[in-house]
Amino acid sequence: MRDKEIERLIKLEEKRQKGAVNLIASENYVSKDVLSALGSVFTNKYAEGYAGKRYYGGNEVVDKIENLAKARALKLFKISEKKWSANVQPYSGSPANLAVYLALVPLGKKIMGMSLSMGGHLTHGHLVSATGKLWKWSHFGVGKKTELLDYDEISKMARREKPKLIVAGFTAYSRIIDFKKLRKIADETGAFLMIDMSHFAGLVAGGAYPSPFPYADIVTTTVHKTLRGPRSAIIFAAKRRSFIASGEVGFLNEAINKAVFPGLQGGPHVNQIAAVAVALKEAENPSFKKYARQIIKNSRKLSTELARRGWRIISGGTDSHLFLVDTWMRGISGKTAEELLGKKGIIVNKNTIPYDTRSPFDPSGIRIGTAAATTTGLKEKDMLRIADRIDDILKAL
Ligand code: DSN
Repeated sequence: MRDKEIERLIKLEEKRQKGAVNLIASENYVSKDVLSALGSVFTNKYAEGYAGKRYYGGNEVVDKIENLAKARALKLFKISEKKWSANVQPYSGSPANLAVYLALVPLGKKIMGMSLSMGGHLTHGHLVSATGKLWKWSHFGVGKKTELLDYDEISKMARREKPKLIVAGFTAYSRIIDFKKLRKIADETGAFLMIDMSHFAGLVAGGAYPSPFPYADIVTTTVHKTLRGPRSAIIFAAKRRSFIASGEVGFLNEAINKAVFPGLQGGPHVNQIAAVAVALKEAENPSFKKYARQIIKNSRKLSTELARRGWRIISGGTDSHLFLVDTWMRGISGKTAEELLGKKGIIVNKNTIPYDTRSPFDPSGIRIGTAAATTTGLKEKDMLRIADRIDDILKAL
């Protein structure tokens, strides 16, 4: 590289990533092939529009890349082109979610979702997000005692609030979501059901977590978490007609395509789409199934071992790649825990726990995830060692 300043910083970051145990639940390490596609000449190309209908010339190869990425996305999640379509253009998860709301819900109307402080996501209607400003939201959380989703409460809220759309998915909820129950609630109230599977998409692809596709109208996902691809997102939409945001009856997938481009975005990042296609093929490999199962084995082992050392795990355990630890039970805030562990090479993030009384900037817990560590080959015996280190570092305070 000619730019020595940037080259030095890239090397420094490589060193940091190799030298730490990465337990950030939303991160992963991509393959060399994904990196090559990201760094390819596709970054030079403008391709506003969709395959066969572009606003620039020279898109013959780009069309092939985008079609391939879409086909691989449908194949990986075992859904047919007859019933579903995939849009691979969203730059990342936030614009993907925003595009769905723009397509399906008139501005100012009601959407229901999980609150960020209980495990949802900023784009599930938090007030500081555009999603929270442009639509009215009713938020559900988890039961105070069980720390689990309470489907009776969600059903009551849906019947009372009559949302146009129900959004489920998480950044900090460790359990399996009952998609079937949510479908029933959506049907009872005439709402669309959108599952944001960004966190657990790789687990679904690997058969280690239930698939939302039999139940959802819309599924959104980022590609860079458990799915181990580049930073990007995909929107899957059922090919069915219904009342959409414009007030007309239209196909959901067509409304979403229009909302992504030209509604929200300009030219797609074609290098990113090429890298998505690579990652989707990698996830087809039988070794990815093994990887997905190992992520959960590691997550369960690490949470169990921390619990055995006296740490309270939110909801008592995990069915996924992540879990929350209540550090405030020992008077250690999430921020302090994150800093202490970080200094010793264990990277986690501070996180609110359900019914947290502390600020999100210095909450009561930390979030731990095992997708990235599992990519580096760590297994249950390593989780035991990591549990000991976490316990020693935090107890030494
Ligand atoms: N910020 C991501 C996470 O860490 O879960 C989600 O966008």
